Amino acid sequence: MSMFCNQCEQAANGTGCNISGVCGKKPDVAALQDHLLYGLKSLALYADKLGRDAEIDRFTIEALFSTVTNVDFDPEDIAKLIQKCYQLKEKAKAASGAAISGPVADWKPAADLATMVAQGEQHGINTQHVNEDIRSTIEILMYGLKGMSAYMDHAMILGRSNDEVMAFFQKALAATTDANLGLMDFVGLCMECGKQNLTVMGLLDTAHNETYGAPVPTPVNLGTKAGKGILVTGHDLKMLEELLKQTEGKGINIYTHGEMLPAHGYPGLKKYPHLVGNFGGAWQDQAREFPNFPGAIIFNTNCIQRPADSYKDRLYTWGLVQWPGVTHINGWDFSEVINKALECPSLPENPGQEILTGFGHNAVLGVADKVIAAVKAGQIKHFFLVGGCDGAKSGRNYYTEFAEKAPQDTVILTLACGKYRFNKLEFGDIGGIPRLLDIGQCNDAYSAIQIAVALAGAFECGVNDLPLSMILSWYEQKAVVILLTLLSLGIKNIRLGPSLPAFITPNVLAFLVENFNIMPITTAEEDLKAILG
Ligand code: SF4
Ligand code: SF3
Repeated sequence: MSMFCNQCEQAANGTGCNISGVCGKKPDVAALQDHLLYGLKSLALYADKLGRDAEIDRFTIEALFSTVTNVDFDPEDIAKLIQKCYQLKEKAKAASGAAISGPVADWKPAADLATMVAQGEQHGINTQHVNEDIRSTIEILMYGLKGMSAYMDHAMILGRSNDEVMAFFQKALAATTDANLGLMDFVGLCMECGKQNLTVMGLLDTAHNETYGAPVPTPVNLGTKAGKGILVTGHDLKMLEELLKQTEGKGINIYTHGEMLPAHGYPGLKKYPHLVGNFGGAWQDQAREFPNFPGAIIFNTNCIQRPADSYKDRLYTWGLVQWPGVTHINGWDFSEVINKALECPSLPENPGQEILTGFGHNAVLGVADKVIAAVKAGQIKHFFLVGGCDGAKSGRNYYTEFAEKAPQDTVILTLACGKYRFNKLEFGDIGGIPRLLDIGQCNDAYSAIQIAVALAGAFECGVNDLPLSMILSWYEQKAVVILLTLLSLGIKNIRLGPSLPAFITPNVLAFLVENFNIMPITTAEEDLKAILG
């Protein structure tokens, strides 16, 4: 059985995974994911006519997020989502009364797994359009929708939604099946996806800030404390909060991993004394780091990799993440994880280095006067946003070198998991302003945008005219949608690495270069020289 997937930066040979996924995705799961996406498009044809239906909208978000890189590797689970998708399509068809015909509208999955896989093989990404440039823009749109669904999922977990955004999800999914649409129609939908994602990231930012208070600069210990422990990795703050509540007084310390690091900056989470520190680095180091964490470990979003036997029995998944054979926690009762942590060996007392997080837009704009004065006095010459995903490629050392080589009179804003490449280095400060400011998770790109817009306001110029350069790293589809958001805001001159997406054709790339001057990273020295002159 063969497969084809090119949605992430790991795409084999820079073109696509066709035997098995570099991420660990097997051909049957790839086919089932393609099948599910086809089903979602079928559902959207009717949901787009129906208007808002809470059950359909929630399902659409969860199903899309399940197909993001490193989320759901369980064929049985994806098969269940396909069947649920069909039920909802029938519901939407009946409720909308819409008479639509054609193969997408008429989609019906088989009842058994093997046939569902075979059906999925007929709906691979290469079947999305005959024209390769249009196919490329459809792929960008689909990956943008996937990325946006992840942020919407977190917002929905905190009780937020937005009708306009949900209408866009259904409209855009339905549009991908419309043979009458051309290249510029899909370019327009990609830009609209970026714009809608700004709303979603804003929704999530408000949800985080209202629920847990605005982040404040907070030192985070990278060592361990004597006692039992649970390591939490992913992005979801609500899940962490529930776990903190359920472990109070139980003698268990909670550690963050990967994109959970910024959780330490939120007053509503840092108030728990047993949230003690951050363990390990970014997602791609899990197989090397998890064996060294003797307690229980839980994933609440991407990015899971094939677990080694050395820690599989103390590993748990929650939310949409699933791996066959790994215990999945449904709902909000974490007693199984807590009991496992109590059975596991204790961690040693081993205090470590402290790093700072918690520089969200409130914290940074709270000292905006100081920052603006430092720029006017020539103490800060340039800002760099060095942010995005981490990954396994050696080319990602560029980001470490870039941060290290950035001159002393520059400030580095960072976000997402790529910062683990340099967040333990000593950068010093400029008149009390730390030279490295950790804005937060990838979704906190919203904060970075707020900061950039406020600076542009203060200097009475546009964001493109600020002494600010964006040096971004990408891996999965959340980075794709953030890039679309930045482009939809008209932000130019973004440097992107470690390699350009396999799903972008030369013509589509030429369009992006012409309109946005987007460029691949070269070397840290060359790029710094080109930016600073
Ligand atoms: Fe390959 Fe990435 Fe697709 Fe996994 S998600 S199969 S690594 S392109
Ligand atoms: Fe990282 Fe997966 Fe993308 Fe949230 S966690 S940024 S890679």
